[in-house]
Amino acid sequence: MVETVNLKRAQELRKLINEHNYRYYILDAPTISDAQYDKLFRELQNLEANLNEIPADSPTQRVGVTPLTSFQTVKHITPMLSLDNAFTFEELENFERRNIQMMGKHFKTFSYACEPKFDGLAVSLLYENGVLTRGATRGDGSVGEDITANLRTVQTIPLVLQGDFPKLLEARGEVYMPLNSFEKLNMNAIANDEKPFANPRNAAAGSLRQLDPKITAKRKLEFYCYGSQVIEGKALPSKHSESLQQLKNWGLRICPESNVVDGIQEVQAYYEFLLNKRNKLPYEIDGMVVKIDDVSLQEELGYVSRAPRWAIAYKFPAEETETQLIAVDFQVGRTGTLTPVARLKPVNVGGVTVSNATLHNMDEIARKDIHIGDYVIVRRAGDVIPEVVRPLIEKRTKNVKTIALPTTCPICGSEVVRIEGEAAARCEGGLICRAQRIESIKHFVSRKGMDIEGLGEKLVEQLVSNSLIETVADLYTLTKDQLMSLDRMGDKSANNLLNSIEKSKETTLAKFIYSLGIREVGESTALLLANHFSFEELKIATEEQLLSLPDIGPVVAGHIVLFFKQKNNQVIIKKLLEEGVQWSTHKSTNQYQPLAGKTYVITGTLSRSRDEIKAQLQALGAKVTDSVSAKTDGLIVGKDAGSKLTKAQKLGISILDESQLDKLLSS
Ligand code: 5U1
Repeated sequence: MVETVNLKRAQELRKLINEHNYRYYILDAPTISDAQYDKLFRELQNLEANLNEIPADSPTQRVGVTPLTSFQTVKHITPMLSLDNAFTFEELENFERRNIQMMGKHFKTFSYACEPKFDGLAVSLLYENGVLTRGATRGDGSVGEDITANLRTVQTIPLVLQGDFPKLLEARGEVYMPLNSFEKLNMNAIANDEKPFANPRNAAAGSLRQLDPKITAKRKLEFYCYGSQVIEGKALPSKHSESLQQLKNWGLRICPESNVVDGIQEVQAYYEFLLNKRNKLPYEIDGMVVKIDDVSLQEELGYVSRAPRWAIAYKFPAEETETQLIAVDFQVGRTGTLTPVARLKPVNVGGVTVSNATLHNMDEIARKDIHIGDYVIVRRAGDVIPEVVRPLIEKRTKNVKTIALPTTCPICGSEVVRIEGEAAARCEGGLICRAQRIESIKHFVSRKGMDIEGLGEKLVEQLVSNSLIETVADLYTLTKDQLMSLDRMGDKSANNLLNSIEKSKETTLAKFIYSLGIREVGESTALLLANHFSFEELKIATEEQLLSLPDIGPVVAGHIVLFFKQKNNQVIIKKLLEEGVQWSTHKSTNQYQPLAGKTYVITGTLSRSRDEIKAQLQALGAKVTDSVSAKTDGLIVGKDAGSKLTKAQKLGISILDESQLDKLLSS
């Protein structure tokens, strides 16, 4: 009897709490105080403590208790699309002109739904009979990763829908980290001597990729829904803007900044309004999304590959602010490259505090004429590392100092050399250099490499500083006692780490080649090599043999041959194999070629070499050519792009900046 009463009250409380969640998170109009809400929540928790069964969609069940070991892949019911970009008003006009032309001569203009473009992560939510049953990342647009447990922890994602919802709904939107949560997270990271996240987008991505949902729950992520497909049930309204209202009625959170305007001039006015508001919003946006509001017109216009013709991302210019350059340090990378890093007087650039920025290399410093003590313009765009754009010459005093390249490595004291024709300066210390050793170990254990879970950057640094490891091979002889001698390393963490190290021994040849850290051999080149050679063949491959592969040029071939010739590398490889690192010996062929049939052109200066980007695109099946033509599917643009960009714009070809390229490659 008591049990039935408790069961009934629990059901009543769940309904009540869901309603208050809806009022608070979706309508932004709570009707009870926080204290009253907490009281209801505690009452439900107490009741559930004595019930035999608690439904998974109870508001108390957001945070799962068991961490996952990996994410499963899931197929989206409808593909997750991507967007083409417009960077100027002219490009926006081209978008409208093309669409008007497609509609026929007599067509006048469109109504556009305009929304902020959130700088977060696109996710897909599946609601079956109104219950959230699956949440996934975008992945390649067809197949994503199942991150349901993590998405359930996001308070602004409803676990259950309300009202007259359809039987099967696939909702799409963005998970982002609000700026105040980002600041707090980074302040905490710094206080704990951990590396802060570069921007809220990376922080959101890192939080959603946690295997333990308890960690995600602490990160205070939020969600906005921007579209959906009814798979089964009554169709959505005939206007996108009306669909958003419908989704809101079902309990999904819609951005209040969304607006419908007529014609491209009004879009521009709204763009300027949003640009003005950008720094007052509690989250980051990097532009706006412009969508033709009428769904039947959307259907008529259709898609070009994965991007709808009826929508475009109209990007904001990068954020820039003035500050002072206090000092320049040189960071030593995995292959010995010295990168000058500007230490700046901390400055807020569009909501994020920036105190370090890249100066790229000595040629860039000379070209931009930057001195220590200069007042400089710092730029932050999307998820790229902040950079120093230019000095303010008019503010320069006579006290400024020239930036000099050190003649010896700041870490190991070895000679620093600059090779003719290369912008980079390099420490000659090789594995003698602690920085190179640490970076090469970080690379070895990374997700794309041997994927040793739980072995983060700090821990690698600790292992090297405490002389527990010298090279990557030493990881496989670490003992529990050695690990327990480290600060903050308990029995359980030591066991977990040893298990992850053991697990990593079973790998693929491509991952193993990548993890060795051969210069300019990234993920896709490693895959290419693994597809063409056995490891024994690769070790003795000549430059000629390597050059016979379609995407390997003389520079990369030279790096590979040199790597396997070096005695210390041979010793490390031998030890790794003796310790049991292995992979299945049949050659795999990369059948996953989502870009097969696509042609790309690369132009301008990007943060990595064109050869590397080319190899990455080719590994996914794409063709890379030198000139833009009507057959080009996309132009990858870096800094200072010239005539190729103009031509691509004229031809209405998709333009991808580096972050979009990375998204394309990672999908
Ligand atoms: N706000 C918003 N972001 N966003 C991203 N709307 C929106 N729509 C998208 C994407 C990729 O795609 C639809 C146009 C299909």
